[in-house]
Amino acid sequence: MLRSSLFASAALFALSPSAAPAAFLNYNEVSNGDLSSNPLVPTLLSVEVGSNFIEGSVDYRDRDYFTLTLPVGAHLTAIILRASSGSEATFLSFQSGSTFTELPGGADLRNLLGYASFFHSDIGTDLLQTLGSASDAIGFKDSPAGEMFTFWVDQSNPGGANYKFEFIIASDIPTPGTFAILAAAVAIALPRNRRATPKPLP
Ligand SMILES: [Ca+2]
Repeated sequence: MLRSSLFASAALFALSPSAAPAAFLNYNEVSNGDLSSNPLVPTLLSVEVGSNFIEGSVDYRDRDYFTLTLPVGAHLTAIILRASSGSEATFLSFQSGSTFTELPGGADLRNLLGYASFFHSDIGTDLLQTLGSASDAIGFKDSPAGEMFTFWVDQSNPGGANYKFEFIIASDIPTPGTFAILAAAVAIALPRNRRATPKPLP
């Protein structure tokens, strides 16, 4: 037990330098300004490897469009819903590139990478996997290919809705810190495997 704790501590120590990005995105409409309502001129934002947050609100007069640019050699690996309010489900969709070409009311699903509706009961879930498996959309498995994506958040109810997303970005290239974590994980797992291996009969 002590041995496992020591290795876990070592893993956390190894994790800290690489898991703390210099300037991750933490965008809040209240303090950073309303996100664009123009699909052809979305708010341009950059995300870093690790967790990035966008918090905003939408209603029938205010749609939100934003473009996320990923670092080179990184991919979008999850969109965790961290907050959601409103009396009706909120709509989320995205496309590759720096604009959103499908207009509300006439969106051709075949031109969307994916789409999803979410509610407060979905808080804590990964919306990326729902987006990737949406019927008639382009879709993807695990992570969408590309380094620039434009998102559309929509809520037609007059009461509106608040939302908060955690965009998790992973690097395609393992860092030295990642190797240290893997080594620590193997060290933790090995004694268990040894115990689980049946002894040969004499
Ligand atoms: Ca807004």
